[in-house]
Amino acid sequence: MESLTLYYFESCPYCQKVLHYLEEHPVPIEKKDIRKDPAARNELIQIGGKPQVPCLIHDGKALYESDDIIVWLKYNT
Ligand SMILES: N[C@@H](CCC(=O)N[C@@H](CS)C(=O)NCC(=O)O)C(=O)O
Repeated sequence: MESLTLYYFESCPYCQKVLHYLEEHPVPIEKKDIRKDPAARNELIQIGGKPQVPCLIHDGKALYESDDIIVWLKYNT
């Protein structure tokens, strides 16, 4: 499977929704907290164009929107 990265921060409710889904449906995924790791925030802006979280990177592409991320995970992992 391709490598997956999730950009998030702890107090973001939309991120918690995605993290909860991942607890129920574990997959190998790298998680980067953009509040704890400023370099990760810069990375996210470079890849996706904005610092909005949650954001899933798959195949080098940025997918924003928690509901869309969960649907993508459901059908692709
Ligand atoms: N509709 C989006 C909302 C995401 C959202 O509002 N995230 C906030 C944090 S809770 C954020 O990243 N705000 C900063 C920004 O949009 O640049 C989703 O469901 O993922």
